[in-house]
Amino acid sequence: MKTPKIFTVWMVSLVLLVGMPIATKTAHAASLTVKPVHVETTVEPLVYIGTTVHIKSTIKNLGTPDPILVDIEVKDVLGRKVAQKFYDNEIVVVGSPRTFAFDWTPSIKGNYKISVGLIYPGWSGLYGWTEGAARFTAEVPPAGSPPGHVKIPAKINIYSDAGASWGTLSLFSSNWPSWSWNTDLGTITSTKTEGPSALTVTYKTQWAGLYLYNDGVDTSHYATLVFSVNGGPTGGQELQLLGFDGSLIAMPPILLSKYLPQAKLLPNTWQTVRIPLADLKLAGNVITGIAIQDTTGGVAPTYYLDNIFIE
Ligand SMILES: [Ca+2]
Repeated sequence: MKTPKIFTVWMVSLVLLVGMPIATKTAHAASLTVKPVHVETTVEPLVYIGTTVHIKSTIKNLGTPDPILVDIEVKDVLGRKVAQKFYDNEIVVVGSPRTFAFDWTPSIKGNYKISVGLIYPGWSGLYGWTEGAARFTAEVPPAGSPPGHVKIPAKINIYSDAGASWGTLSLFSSNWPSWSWNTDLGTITSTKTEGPSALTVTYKTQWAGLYLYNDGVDTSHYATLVFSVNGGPTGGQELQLLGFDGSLIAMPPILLSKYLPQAKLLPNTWQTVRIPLADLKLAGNVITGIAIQDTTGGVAPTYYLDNIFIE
């Protein structure tokens, strides 16, 4: 087995990511005679990414006109909360249902569900929770959509410090934090291909991994993963690379050597690698991360990376 650890890490990550609904609040000082009821939640069933959905939750009350909190949450296919809006200290009068609106713009394609909580004021207790009150799908717009309908950047930076001042400790854009394991990351300024520095990668144990995570980028408008790699003082590392899809599933690993002109990393030499997203099984998919590991079962010497992006 070439990648036993990565699946373990993925499982742990998934467990940590699955959010828990607000269902364990303790009650105090709230009226138990207000009886709010979720009537319905509506939303456009299908939208393009970059287009606002209009969520409307209608709530009625069968009890006293005391304040409540209405919580509207959007969750992705993994059950992760990706957006939320709430109204606190709202009064719904018997016989006069009210509609609470939440306009939200998905940037990632996928299936979403909306959950509605009827909560005591100040999050102090739970009247009722409707999981999956409504659902919608966000799609990539078809070719030929009007300009401006959806703004698609020309490329997505994963690791770039071209805009950073010298000495910054901000290794990654906040969208791609390191979830690496058993790996030391650092910077080197004496050699780089863009900006003030490059990334140094040192595996501390066999099957260690560099892992750059993202909440999910729709790759439909992109074709290639590009980065610069340098074998560092030693060179000769044998590395594999893999991506994670929209469900955080690890795609089959591919050998980096296939994309290197001399099939290996050279000492103190930068090479630019261009890997089709199709090779990573991520074409037209959602990417939630990339990982690079040693393939030899040993501990590879330190190597360098720079200017990682998708175009
Ligand atoms: Ca750089």
